[in-house]
Amino acid sequence: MNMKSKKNEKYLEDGKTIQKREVIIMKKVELNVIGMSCGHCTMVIENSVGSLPGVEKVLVDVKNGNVAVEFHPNLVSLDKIKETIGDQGYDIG
Ligand SMILES: [Cu+2]
Repeated sequence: MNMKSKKNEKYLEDGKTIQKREVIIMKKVELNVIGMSCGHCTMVIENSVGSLPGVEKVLVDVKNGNVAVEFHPNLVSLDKIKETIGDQGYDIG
């Protein structure tokens, strides 16, 4: 799913509000992640994926083995996100 946000919207970066001039294209993916079992897993995935530059939002659903990620595809690739989850010891279904 691609979401286009409004031109010139205010955007938080490094604690400062700046004006983004270009149209920001955001992408949202839902990944099936195998091996998550508890709150620790949630934290590990949220922290590792969430700290990648270009990742806007990470939502982990341990019960259903689902990780939803919102990211800027011009800043970070889906492969990089999958690789980061894999590096933490989880498999992508
Ligand atoms: Cu766990």
